Amino acid sequence: MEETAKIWMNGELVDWADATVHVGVHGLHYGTGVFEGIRAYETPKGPAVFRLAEHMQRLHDSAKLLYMELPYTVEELRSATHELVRANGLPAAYIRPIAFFGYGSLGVHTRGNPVETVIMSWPWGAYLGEDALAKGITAKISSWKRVGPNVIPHVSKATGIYLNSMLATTEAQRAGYDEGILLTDNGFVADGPGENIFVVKNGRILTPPLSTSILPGITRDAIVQIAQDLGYVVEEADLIRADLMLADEVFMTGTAAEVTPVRAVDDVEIGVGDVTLEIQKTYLDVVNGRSEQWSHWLDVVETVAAPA
Ligand code: PPE
Repeated sequence: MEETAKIWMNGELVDWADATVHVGVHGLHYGTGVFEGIRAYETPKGPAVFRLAEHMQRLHDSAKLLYMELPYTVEELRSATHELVRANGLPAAYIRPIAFFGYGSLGVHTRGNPVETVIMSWPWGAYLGEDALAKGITAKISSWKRVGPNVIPHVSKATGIYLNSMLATTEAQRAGYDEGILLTDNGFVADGPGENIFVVKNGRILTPPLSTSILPGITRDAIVQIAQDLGYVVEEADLIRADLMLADEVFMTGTAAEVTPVRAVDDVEIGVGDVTLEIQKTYLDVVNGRSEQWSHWLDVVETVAAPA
């Protein structure tokens, strides 16, 4: 990880090296935290954070599902992010808010432990490697099932859930694939360890619904709107692994992964298709501020103080 100058921690900017906690924090022992992944892009209007308020709202929703009360409002977290982006001076960055139960007592209940709220930012390039966006990745159906809705609320971007993701991506990469794909206990396609999934079949675009244990991705939502605007029919559908293997195109979406083509699933070649590349290009135009139509999704950070 490339270190940057500052981290926003519980209301103030501190030096990167000073953003530390005790080994006894609750979140470390039990995975009792929630987080976000956000990207800021370099646009003609300056650094702009993609759908910042929506990400901070999801952080609040995630916390609520864990009976955690965040000490900061969506608006306070939004302006903290602006402050951090300004302080670190990066034209583009990955932004990682995290809130977790801190130091107090141990034992699985969280009563009495304070909530620590932190925002980090650093440069993060292509999630699945430099070639992934153009050439696509290979994926393997994981033997690990996606956590079910009554195991841990998958709608919450909770830190503990990512043990499920870590196992899936590690298994896939140890077997020589770029990424894993998780199915539900019933055999329906859920999502990747850090991405949502889309299938293109006969000109229609399909993606699994919330009921298949997916994280409600903010990129997923943007892609649905962008694809519909481009004239495609987009539907939520229960998909099985055969639908991936027989698809015309498969792609994954996420803040980190952006729009990544999947060129093979379980060694069945699918290739990188035109629909995926069209949607990817449009998405990258939108996030980089080259499209007026979706400019309301870009939260521009004022880097110079406004004249008094
Ligand atoms: N599913 C999962 C399981 C997931 O972690 C992500 C984001 C998504 C779907 C896509 O959500 P969204 O970013 O709102 O479009 N994964 C984040 C963390 C990745 C990591 O390795 O850390 C991300 O992309 O920032």
